[in-house]
Amino acid sequence: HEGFLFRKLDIESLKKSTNRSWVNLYCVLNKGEMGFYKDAKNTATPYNNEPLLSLSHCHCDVTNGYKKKKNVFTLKTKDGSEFLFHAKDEVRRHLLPELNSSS
Ligand code: I3P
Repeated sequence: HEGFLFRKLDIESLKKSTNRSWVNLYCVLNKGEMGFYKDAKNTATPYNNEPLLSLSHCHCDVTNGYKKKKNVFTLKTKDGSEFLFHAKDEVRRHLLPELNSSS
């Protein structure tokens, strides 16, 4: 499963992230891990050299706290980081159960 999602890093290792802009990233979900890339062509080089994100012990939720956009969901990682993802409604409906079943 893969596709573009807008991502914002809200909390990084329990602290408010300093890099707070929304980035459109090509996300690849495979075997309980999520990889982030600039586009679909180059999935050998991760965006920002970020390692694959293990979804085990992650918690994914439709956020009610974020009001600026519709269809935003949060992903909390086990190291205390928090991502916001923005997707079309049908993508979100499809993705949330999958993310939570991987965690
Ligand atoms: C951020 C950018 C984000 C915004 C964030 C800004 O600035 O405008 O879109 O989040 O606000 O800090 P920059 O691009 O200069 O990093 P929202 O879209 O959620 O408002 P925030 O710091 O209040 O999260």
